[in-house]
Amino acid sequence: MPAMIEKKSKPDIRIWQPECECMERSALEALQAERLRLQVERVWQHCPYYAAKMREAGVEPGQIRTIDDVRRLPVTTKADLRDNYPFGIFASPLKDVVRLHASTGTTGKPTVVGYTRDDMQVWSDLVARFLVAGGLTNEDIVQIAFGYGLFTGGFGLHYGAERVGATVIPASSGNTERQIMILRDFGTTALVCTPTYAVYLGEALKQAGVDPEQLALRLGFFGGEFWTHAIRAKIEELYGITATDNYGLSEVVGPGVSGECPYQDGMHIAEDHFLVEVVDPTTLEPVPIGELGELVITTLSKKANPVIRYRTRDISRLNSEPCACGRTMRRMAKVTGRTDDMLIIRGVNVFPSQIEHVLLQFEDAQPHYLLVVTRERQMDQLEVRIEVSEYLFSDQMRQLHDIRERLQRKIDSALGIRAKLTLVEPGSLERFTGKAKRVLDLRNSEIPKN
Ligand code: DLL
Repeated sequence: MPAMIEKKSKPDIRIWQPECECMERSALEALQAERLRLQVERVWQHCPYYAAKMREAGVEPGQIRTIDDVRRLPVTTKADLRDNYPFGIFASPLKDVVRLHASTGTTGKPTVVGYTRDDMQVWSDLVARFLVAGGLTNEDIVQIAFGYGLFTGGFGLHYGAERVGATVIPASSGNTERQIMILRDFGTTALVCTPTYAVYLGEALKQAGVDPEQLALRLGFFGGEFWTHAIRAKIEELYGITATDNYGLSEVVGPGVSGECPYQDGMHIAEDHFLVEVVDPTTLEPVPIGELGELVITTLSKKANPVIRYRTRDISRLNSEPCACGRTMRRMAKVTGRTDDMLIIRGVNVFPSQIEHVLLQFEDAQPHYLLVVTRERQMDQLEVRIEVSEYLFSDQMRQLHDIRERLQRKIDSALGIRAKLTLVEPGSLERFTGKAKRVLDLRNSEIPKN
């Protein structure tokens, strides 16, 4: 058994690149403007796709001088990247590209992203930034339970943790028994995976009779998907660790766009490398700081495949208040959902996150749920399948009835429409070793028998 590492009591405020992360706002904005100017010039010269789009919008590189000028540029969508599959939007020749990754596309072709040697250097530093912000040191042993195959999570965190000088275990995703063995035998102090998998692994530990208190684990870096503060509290309690959130997307760089500091109050954005706008998703007009909107990101330093005003579909808000950790980079709030996650059921907008918020107020409901959407006689039907706890399921009929009634009321009022609620046995819904899939939309396919 490795030596126990003392659990953290007060915030550990080390900063990986203070000269960047703590820049004066005016200096930062000047740097952003200069990098934006160079980036636009670069795509104009080397990327016929962007040059054509800019011509169509009647804008030339000379017109981009301040950071506000970014709004003159046309936006880029996932469809634009797909249409140019695989390398059509690269701004560097392949001989300068040292790495390729691809996004986890659910339909059709994935989007392919490339990195030059310089891009790799920046990427590792940006991941190191949020790892150090979340408390990682070169004495930590980091178990990376993200997939390594084309997904940016595995290698992104891997290189970042190595850059910090930690001991890296490339466990990759899945094979839970082996994850438990490594956690125990190698003395892992920091766990990296999706929040969904952290919950699942926690359950598996319990089933294997392992007391998390006996592990050396003290930190968790979770990201890659939506998760709530309540899930964070569950995970922190389950393992006795400090869990921080980090955000990113393949099209922009992968993990490393933003991450939390020990104050856990929003993710500091690497604004020296990304220009982030928050816009109204319908009008594309900017929303005031602090209001919810879609994140639109322009890469400021990426060489292999820069993106200009990429529509992320992710909904969040910015916070420009100073942070006690000393970093001056703006923070983004936890992502609350994606514009394309939204289901329209009988004309009402429904987000899976609304169900999650309700569930987490109930002790006996587990954070495992599935929304099943069908169409019967031209009418959309929503069924919400929720797992209940072992205890409740075994012999508490009366309580089961009560919780059902209360859940139904809460769900109806949260969604604003009537949903069919089905309580299912503990462990019966699918578990995920990567990102969770919470929606089964069968409106355009056959209705399942069960
Ligand atoms: O998920 C990159 C990543 C890997 C980030 C590991 C953090 C850790 P994609 O597979 O392209 O890339 O998926 C990107 O995942 O647009 C969000 O919708 C969602 N997402 C990523 N991080 C978070 C987060 C990676 N912390 C898409 N909170 C993004 C909420 C997140 N959603």
